[in-house]
Amino acid sequence: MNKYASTLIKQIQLSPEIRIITEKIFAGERLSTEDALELYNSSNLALLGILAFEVKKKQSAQYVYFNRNFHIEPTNICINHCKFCSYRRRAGQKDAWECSIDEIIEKVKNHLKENVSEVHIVGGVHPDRNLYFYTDMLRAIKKVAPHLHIKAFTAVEIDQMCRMAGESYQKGLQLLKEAGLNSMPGGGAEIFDEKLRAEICPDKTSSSDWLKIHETAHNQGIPTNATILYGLKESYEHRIDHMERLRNLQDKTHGFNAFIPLKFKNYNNLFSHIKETTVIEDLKNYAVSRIFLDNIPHLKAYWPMIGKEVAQLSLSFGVDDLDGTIDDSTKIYSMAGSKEQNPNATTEELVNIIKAVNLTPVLRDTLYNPVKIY
Ligand code: V47
Ligand code: SF4
Repeated sequence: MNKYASTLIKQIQLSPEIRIITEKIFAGERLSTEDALELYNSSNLALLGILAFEVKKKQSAQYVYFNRNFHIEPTNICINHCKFCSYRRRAGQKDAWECSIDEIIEKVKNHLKENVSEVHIVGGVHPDRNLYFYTDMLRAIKKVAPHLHIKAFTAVEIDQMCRMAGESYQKGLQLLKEAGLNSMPGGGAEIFDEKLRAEICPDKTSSSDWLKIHETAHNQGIPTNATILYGLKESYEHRIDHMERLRNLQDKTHGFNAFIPLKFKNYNNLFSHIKETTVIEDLKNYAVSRIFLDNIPHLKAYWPMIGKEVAQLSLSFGVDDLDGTIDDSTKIYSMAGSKEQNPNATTEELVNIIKAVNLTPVLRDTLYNPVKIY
């Protein structure tokens, strides 16, 4: 245990259970699910911050990462009916969109002027677009931007593409990789508990298929991220079960780069009557995630969802990644009521956010290779 933290912790009154967990964390030992539950039930937010920050320092020292990126959302037409979603539309409905490959290429060309290194592509599960539409799209992007890293498609989109084409996950992912897919984002995980999943997103890819698709991707050298959707109807046990399934898979494959807790936003969806979590709960969740997921290197605060101020606060609760500059290119969270209605951040702004809490900003590529240390 470092001297400063150990002196601080000695001054805090701790229950015997929390003291044992604290010692485990400083000894670098893995926490059990019971330990995680004890931490979630603790009301000592300051202690959780100190502990999560210690774990963060072991993973990424004083560094906080971000990249220069933009999103493409090819369509918001979707065959699924997730009750928390503010984004999906039926074909022909007002506010529905579907971009052609030419329109997507126009967007790519426009964003390239901003010196970006990554495009994040995610959208609805379109009823008529199959694997080959998406391989054509990837090839067209690589043609105009060969060096752009393509992080694309949730496991839910990949599931549907493979089913429509009658291909296995392995073959589907191989074709996507050959066409230019470099990595996958972490969306679609929601909550793995089968009963709760059936209630909040009844027709979505099952938890076991989500995990199978990520495992298949990792085995083919496609790195991915992982998310959790929290703040809906789940208990702490549900969150811990979700993270344990991810931790077990990561022990096998080591293919997850980052974990991204996604806070339920309640504007204009079927769960609008559910109150959003407090900032205290959000910070606690970042801290416990950082401590419990000892084998996932990075923890991301996605500022278009949570806002820049809370993202800055989260840097004292184990977060070491602020995603990217975004360039006003995503609607998922603005349509769900985020205060970031046109999410855009300059490099300077992200650097200042990180420096203001005495940490060191690192401009990274998608795979966390440093490009510039500020
Ligand atoms: O899977 C949809 C979520 C996800 C709502 O990998 C909602 O770097 C909260 O996965 N309230 C897609 N969440 C976004 C995503 C993501 C975002 C940023 C970075 C990365 C990454 C991945 O958005 C969906 C779903 O869980 N979502 N609606 C809502 N109302
Ligand atoms: Fe479709 Fe994704 Fe919305 Fe679910 S969250 S309805 S899969 S767009």
